[in-house]
Amino acid sequence: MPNRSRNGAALTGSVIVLGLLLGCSNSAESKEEGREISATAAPINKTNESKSDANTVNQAKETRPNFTAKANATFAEPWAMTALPKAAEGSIKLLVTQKTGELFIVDAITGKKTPITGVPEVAYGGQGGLGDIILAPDFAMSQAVYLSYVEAGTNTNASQDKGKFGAKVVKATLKGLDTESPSLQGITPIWQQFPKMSGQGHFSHRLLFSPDGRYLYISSGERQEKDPAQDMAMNLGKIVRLNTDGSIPKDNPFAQSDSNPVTQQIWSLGHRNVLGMRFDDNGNLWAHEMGPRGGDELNLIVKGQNYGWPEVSNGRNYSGIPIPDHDTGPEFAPPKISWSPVISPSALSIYQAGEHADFPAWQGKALISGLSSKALVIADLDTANKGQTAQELYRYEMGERIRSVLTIDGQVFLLEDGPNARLLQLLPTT
Ligand SMILES: [Ca+2]
Repeated sequence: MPNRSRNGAALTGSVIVLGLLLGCSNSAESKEEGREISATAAPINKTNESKSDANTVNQAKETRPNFTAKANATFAEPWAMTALPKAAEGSIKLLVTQKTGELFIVDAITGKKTPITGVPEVAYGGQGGLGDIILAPDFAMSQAVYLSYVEAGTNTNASQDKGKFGAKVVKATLKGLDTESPSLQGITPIWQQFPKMSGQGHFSHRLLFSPDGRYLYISSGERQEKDPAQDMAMNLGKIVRLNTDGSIPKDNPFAQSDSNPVTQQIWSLGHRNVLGMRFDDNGNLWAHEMGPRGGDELNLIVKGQNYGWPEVSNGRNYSGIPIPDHDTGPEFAPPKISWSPVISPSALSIYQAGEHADFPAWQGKALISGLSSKALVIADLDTANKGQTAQELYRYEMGERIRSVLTIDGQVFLLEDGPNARLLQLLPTT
């Protein structure tokens, strides 16, 4: 499919690459010696399996901005990043977690890292360890943060869970933010996965507050066990919704009809491994999840709906055994985008131009980081149509597995995956 520039001239993928390289001041050398890489443009790959081609014309007219990626810091197995409130002009500070259990305050431009002490002990291994971190809605007053991580069972409670694992969410106060020795204090339990399971995969444990700050959403993976996603006595394979103190909102879809507090937490079900959740401008909640062999999904999350896993999926089992497609099960909410081959979506950000408008073409669009795809995927959310459709517009091949993407005040940062992962700032080129 041809890409088109603003004046309608057809461009091939190779011309775009050339344009990118010319836009990068010292592309070839900096790739080897410096900490700067240029994004190579891949041909538009329309992997949305939507039956309709009605949007094809609009898609072809979309302007695709070019950028270079500047590395500002390096981390060992980072998992999540979130922005701190702006303190000084030109300064951007992040909180960054590493799976192995470290938490840093990071100057996103200079790369200066300050470790934060007091992080709870995490069960590192497999896909587990320290997970997400977000600021409380009243952070400016309270300095409170919410943190997710994996906890090992200890057999000290009623259940015999030694050797098993589960995600946990706590609230803590971040003291000494502007000092050289910041710390987490007053750690308070908010939520945990039930039950703990053996194995160390599919924890999900992504955290998000509603736009009004009243509700905490937590994605809870199915722990690679499939069936828990449809089991209402477990909070695995679900997106749960809580009040900020961990209590259950009365208007949750199963809060009145079921007496089990685990069931009452559930907002939506039938999920596999949700690593990205965001609200768009119109208040729609979007979440992407990893499918098995094929069938990664972007879903519009609606209260009480069942998203089908493992009953239906547009992918196949790793064994090769087919799974009925989404369109065979009308009781299950189908994905707005389905990816086969997979992109392995790791994080979701919705672009908003702020003080900086580095990428005006991405206004309101979903930025999705990919692990196996090593890509930044840009998707259109049809917010004018109340979020009834979505489609991938194009993607950028980044050359490395990308663990996270974050829009801050109109600027875009990526976090690579793995032991020598760079924090990249995307700098627009013309
Ligand atoms: Ca699904």
